[in-house]
Amino acid sequence: MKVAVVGATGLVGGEMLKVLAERNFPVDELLLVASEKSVGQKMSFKGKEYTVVSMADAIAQKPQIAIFSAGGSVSKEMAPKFAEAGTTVVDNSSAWRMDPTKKLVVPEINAKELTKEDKIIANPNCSTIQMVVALNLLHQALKIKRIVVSTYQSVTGTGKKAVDQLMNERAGKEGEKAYAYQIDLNVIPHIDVFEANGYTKEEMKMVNETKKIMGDDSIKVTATTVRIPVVGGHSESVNVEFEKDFTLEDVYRLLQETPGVVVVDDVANLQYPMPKDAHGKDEVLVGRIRRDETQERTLNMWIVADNLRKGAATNAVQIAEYLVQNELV
Ligand code: 11C
Repeated sequence: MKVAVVGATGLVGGEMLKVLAERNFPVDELLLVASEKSVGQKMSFKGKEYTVVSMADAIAQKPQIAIFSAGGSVSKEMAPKFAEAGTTVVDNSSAWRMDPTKKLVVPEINAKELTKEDKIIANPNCSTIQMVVALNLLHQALKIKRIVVSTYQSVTGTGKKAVDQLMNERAGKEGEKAYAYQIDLNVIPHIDVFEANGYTKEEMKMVNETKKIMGDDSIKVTATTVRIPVVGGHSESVNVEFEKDFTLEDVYRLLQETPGVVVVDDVANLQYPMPKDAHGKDEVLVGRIRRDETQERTLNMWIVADNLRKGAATNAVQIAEYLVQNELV
């Protein structure tokens, strides 16, 4: 495969290269693509040195697959140009996710929807991915009515500048700020921009993307998304009301059978998921599983995953793997 990684110099781009190498994705030719200011920069992949090229150069070389993580406005402009050249784009930005003509894919749930005609495929938001992976089989068996989710999100979701802000603040150094406020020793209940309804765009992504991926508009979702001074991954407190009743044994069995999920739930031995344990892993960790004692057919759980891995790079590479394995590119 001739593969382009667009946005190769960013945090997610770097993770994509790691995941492509680890999973031994069949890369015969690799194009590392970034904005003009990074063109000419040297980067390595599997011990070989590559020079970063421009968008125009990459399009001219007609890669079969381009994995994008270059931000929404770049995707809006450049993904159609790659697609016109015959490239299948897997896009990690929010640009195409809610476009009714584009698929929004978590491979464990809905990769079967993909066809050769899909030239721009959207990768969901990290906080949505880990939640729907965990809820997939529970929804199939018990049918979700309503989800109430609060997130505790890693600064890596914002990018390098935010990681630098946290580390500088921790070291008492001056530097550029990614957030309006100090993040070290603080919690900021604001991710992405505010919308007219008082929710943030990150919160509305969780509402809308969940329905689209699960293929079920009847699922009600309400979200509060929060940034915390952590780097290992995103955590979520999730309260789910189902249509059907369940036993906790049913829930454990379904979660243990859910692809991509690892249950970490042994409170007697202080075992529960934490971002420091999810860091660098592809699995979604689920724990603190218990009934909501205030309401029937309702469950509380705690879901943690590395937002740069399953929340971004790994999911995108898994989509690319599905395309290759099913001869869709
Ligand atoms: C964050 N979830 O943690 C965001 C990052 O729509 O792809 C990913 C934004 C997106 O800040």
